[in-house]
Amino acid sequence: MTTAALGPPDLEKALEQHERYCEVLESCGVALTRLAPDPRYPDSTFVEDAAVLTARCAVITRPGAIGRRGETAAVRTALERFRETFHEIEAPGTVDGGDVCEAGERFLIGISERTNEEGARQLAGFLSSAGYASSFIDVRRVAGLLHLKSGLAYLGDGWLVAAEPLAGLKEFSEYRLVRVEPAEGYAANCVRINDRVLIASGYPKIEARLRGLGMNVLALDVSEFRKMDGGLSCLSLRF
Ligand code: CIR
Repeated sequence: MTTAALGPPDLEKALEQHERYCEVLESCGVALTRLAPDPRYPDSTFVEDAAVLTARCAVITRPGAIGRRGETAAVRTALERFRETFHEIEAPGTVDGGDVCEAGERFLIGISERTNEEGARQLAGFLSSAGYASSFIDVRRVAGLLHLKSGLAYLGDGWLVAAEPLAGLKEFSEYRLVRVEPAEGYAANCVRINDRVLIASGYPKIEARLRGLGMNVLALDVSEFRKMDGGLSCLSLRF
């Protein structure tokens, strides 16, 4: 499934980029659990969409794309090694993890083509019972964003990185904001892993800006995943 109109991904290159991504996560001090490929679900490499993990609760999602719903079973099985209890989004709710941005004690939840209001409400309820606040952000009319996190990242210490069409939102007023200009919008989907910030390579302005803020930035080529509307954050579930 893709809207990016950048042509089909090159499988060999995608596998190389994924391998490098995994190596980099490990070099950041993360222990990886790798799921086996499942040809039934070609989008299942975007594991982030199947669950929402927080320090205090775990939620299995109900992806908005019907063809992706079956992805959650393998993700849940893998997570059972780490968590005993799970909440689950139930019909008619839908949530994709790509719409869920943990930003300190608050979760910013995108309402999108994939995450509906009912799903967002169920998720906010689970988060609330774990002591987290939530805000909803409607991205349905924001061109070019599949998910909220296609244009937003939280890098800790109060820093939010936001693509230009999102940058003025009142929900971000309590944060320190790095705005990403339209030409580099894809790179707004970056990830902090321990003391490193991973961003997509090829976006020199935002890379320089983050370095200028003292962040320990590492740029990674994820061109083939961009062709599938995916970004750095979507390729892993982290806690
Ligand atoms: C999809 O349409 O679901 C996939 N091709 C892309 C999902 C990317 N996931 C994400 O941004 N969290």
